[in-house]
Amino acid sequence: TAGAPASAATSTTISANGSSGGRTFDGIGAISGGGGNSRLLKDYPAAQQSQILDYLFKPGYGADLQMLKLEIGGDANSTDGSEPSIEHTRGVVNCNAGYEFWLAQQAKARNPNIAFYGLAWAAPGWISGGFWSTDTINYLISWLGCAKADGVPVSYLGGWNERGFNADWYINLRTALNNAGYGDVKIVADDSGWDAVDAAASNSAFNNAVSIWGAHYSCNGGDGGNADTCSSDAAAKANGKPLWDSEQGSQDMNTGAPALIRAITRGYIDAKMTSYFNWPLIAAIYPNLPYSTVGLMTAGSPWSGAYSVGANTWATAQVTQFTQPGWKFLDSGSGYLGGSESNGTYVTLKSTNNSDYTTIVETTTASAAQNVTINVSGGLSTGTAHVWATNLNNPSTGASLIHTQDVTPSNGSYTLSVQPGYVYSITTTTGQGKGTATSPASGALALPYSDTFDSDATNTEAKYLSDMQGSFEVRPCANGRSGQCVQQVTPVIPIEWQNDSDAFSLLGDPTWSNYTVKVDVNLQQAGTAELLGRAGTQSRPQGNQNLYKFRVSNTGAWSIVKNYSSGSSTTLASGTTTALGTGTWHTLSLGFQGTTITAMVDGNTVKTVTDSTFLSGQVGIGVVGYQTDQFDNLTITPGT
Ligand code: 147
Repeated sequence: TAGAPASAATSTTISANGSSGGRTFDGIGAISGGGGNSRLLKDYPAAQQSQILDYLFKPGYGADLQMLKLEIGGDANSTDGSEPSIEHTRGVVNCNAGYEFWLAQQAKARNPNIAFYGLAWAAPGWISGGFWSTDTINYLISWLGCAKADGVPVSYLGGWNERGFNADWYINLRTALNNAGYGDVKIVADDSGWDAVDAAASNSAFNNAVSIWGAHYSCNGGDGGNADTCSSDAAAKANGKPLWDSEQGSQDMNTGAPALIRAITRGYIDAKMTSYFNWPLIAAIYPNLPYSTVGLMTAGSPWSGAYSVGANTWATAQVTQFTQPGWKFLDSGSGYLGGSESNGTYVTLKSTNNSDYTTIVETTTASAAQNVTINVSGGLSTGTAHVWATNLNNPSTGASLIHTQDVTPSNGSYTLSVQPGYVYSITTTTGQGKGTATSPASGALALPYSDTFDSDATNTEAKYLSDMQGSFEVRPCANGRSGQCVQQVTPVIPIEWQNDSDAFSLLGDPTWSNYTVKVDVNLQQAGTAELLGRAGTQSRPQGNQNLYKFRVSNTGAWSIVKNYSSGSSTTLASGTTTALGTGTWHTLSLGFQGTTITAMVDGNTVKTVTDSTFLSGQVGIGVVGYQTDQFDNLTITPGT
């Protein structure tokens, strides 16, 4: 790709001057959270799970992330699911809740230098006084305690994702962190826009409490956008503290790669942002959920072990494998190719040893080959420069992170030809590499499928069961039944981030068509339990999903409801059957054969209806509201 200089092309001279000024580079990260997006990774077969983690975190292998932002689970939906809180009820803390600390441990095992950043989207409903309360501060300190106990050293802590700020709360948080022994945890504010740093200009206590200003989607576009301009305001640039693009992305793992690299280079050139966090880390979610191809990779098929490494991984690698947090941007070596954004952009960073440097050149907006001359000065190494390239506009594995050439400067200078649609990393460092693990073929989850939950440890999440609202965790079975059951353990409505819905959880293959799903249910309070079937496309918020629900209450009131991803729903039939009561076990089933839907309680048919709207989809369990009902013996048997 890079080769001999082309004639009559745009030419740019980049000054890699080690004595030039520039801000400190804080690292490139991604976000596991906001939310539910890493859920299925936990249930991957060990070999593929390890390969996926290597592609994300192992140095010299793939994305080689320098930071990882973790959702502080709040039992409510945060985009693609609901992440469990460590404290569903006040005072009962389970530091092993969910999968974020596990993921962080896996990341740290591969890269001990990775830095962690915690942020809440939702919070449990026992918190009194709303999110901006002392209860929340104490709750976040409990979460930090869990992180520490779980071997996950947290360096950065945010407030409330995309819900603005309360300056006094951040001031109180700083004091409380210091008093609790977390004086070294840096506060990021406010994971929304630049209003917080604007306010800090006239609020010195707030300014002193905050260490980093993190804004979201400040490279324009966001969902589907182009990252053609990145912006921070004058107050932000004048503040002096680091400015971070603390969330950006929401782009398909392949088509989003040009915008990803531009957000990193233009984030510094335009907005002086010194960090970038991609949303999300990975789409380890069922393919019928929103954003199922958005992230650095996809892994939505835990039963087959199939995964896919996106161009976003290689765009990220072109920065992370060639830099370290703590390096300095060189302003002299950063700008627009040929002075115009239509040719592309470049940034240069120097190592803390003041000798190594890396220049990143992206040509994703260019339409022709160009020449780039790099002049090395100011004490930087004039030794051999290594050139690595990835085709971002037409991505393929074979054109990702390729070591294309080595160049020896002459009098500290050399010229390269760069092609349109690429990112190049030109570096004096070595040690880069590209993983070779390959995914197995994807396949459907075979029926019959069943789970008694009896081999699951208390407090864990059951295999493949993916919470959309509330939290479904394994607990000892109630009311005289031996063994383990699944229980909805969010007892009151959480402090939500996305809209409310009933608590529910999904499982299985969206391609399942004719089957009978059966589950034992035990109501722990008066109310209604739900068995879901043929669950297909979900849109936002989570209650907007194509599916059928069979609902039965403690009094025996039942209904079969058809629910659409548009949010509307139709009751297909309703009546009264066996009362489920409370504290007793009953069995619900829902059978699908072509357009015939059969609902049963305790083996007796309650109703058969005919409906042709949804012909395939997953199963699910739920409660209408937040009762702490139990479920057991989930079975899905194939129809004909
Ligand atoms: C983000 C949320 O923080 C994520 O949890 C996830 O829901 C993501 C999905 O795109 O959305 O919020 C955004 C806020 C602003 C923009 C995009 C996403 N924006 O301005 O384009």
